Order: sequence, then structure tokens, then C-alpha cells
Amino acid sequence: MGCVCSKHLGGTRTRHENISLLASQTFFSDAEVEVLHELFTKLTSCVSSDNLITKEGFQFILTKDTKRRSLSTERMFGLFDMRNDEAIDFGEFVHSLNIFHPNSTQRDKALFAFRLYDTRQTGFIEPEEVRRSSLSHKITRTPKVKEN
Ligand SMILES: [Ca+2]
Repeated sequence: MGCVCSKHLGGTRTRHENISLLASQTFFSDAEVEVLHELFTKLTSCVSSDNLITKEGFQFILTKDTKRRSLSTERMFGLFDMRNDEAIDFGEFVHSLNIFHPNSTQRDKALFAFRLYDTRQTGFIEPEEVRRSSLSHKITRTPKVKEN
């Protein structure tokens, strides 16, 4: 599904052109990209003033806690931050969510999941990576409260 071409919704293209470009590069329609833009704007307004999501902001969005470090959250951030510039822009956000689209192939979903566990990026999921990921999930999982 192509590369991430637009760092921000701005620059030389109009907002509509950027929305249409992202829609053409993903399985999302123009209307769905518009909705994702509204969501992204709401998320970034909570954590930054520059329409970018930093690692700390991403951590806060997912866990409501900026102090607790989570291996799975950090790894997920690394996968969303496709340019490795320590921030997630709107284009990266849309392209990353495209992996979870129903029309995304099982192969792409499996590759994303593999990269999530291949924390050392060796091309193999090693026992230590599984152990660390399992511990991370165990630590970050909150117990469910039984409602009456
Ligand atoms: Ca980035």
C-alpha cells in the first residue's frame, strides 16, 4: 500500500488533496480518512501542540500514564513511527491503522504482529523476546473489576 508521502496535513497540498492521497494509498475512503483526521486531532490536542504524537504522548493515550514504561507500547510506537523520527504524524497514523483494516491482507497483519514481537529486529522471534513480551503484557494488564 505505498509509502507515507505526507508528513503533515498541510504543506503545498490542500487538506482535501492530502486526505485523498492518503485514501488512495490505503484501504480507507476519503470520508474515513476525514474521520481519522478528526480522531488524530483530538488525540494530539491532548498530548501536544504540534499535531504529532511523541512516545510519551502515545504512552499516555494508551495507558493514561506517562511514567509507567511498557515494552509493548514502546514497540507499537516504533512500528507507527515509520520514519523513526520519534513522532507519529498523521500520515504514519493512517498507514499504521491501515494494517488493521478488514481489507488488509493476512500477510500484512502477520508481518506487523511479527515485527511487534521481534523487538531486536533480527528477523527471528527469540525465546527472550517472547519472555519479555509476556512479562510486559502481564505487568501492564489491569485486573477486571466485577460489576454488580
Ligand atoms: Ca515519524
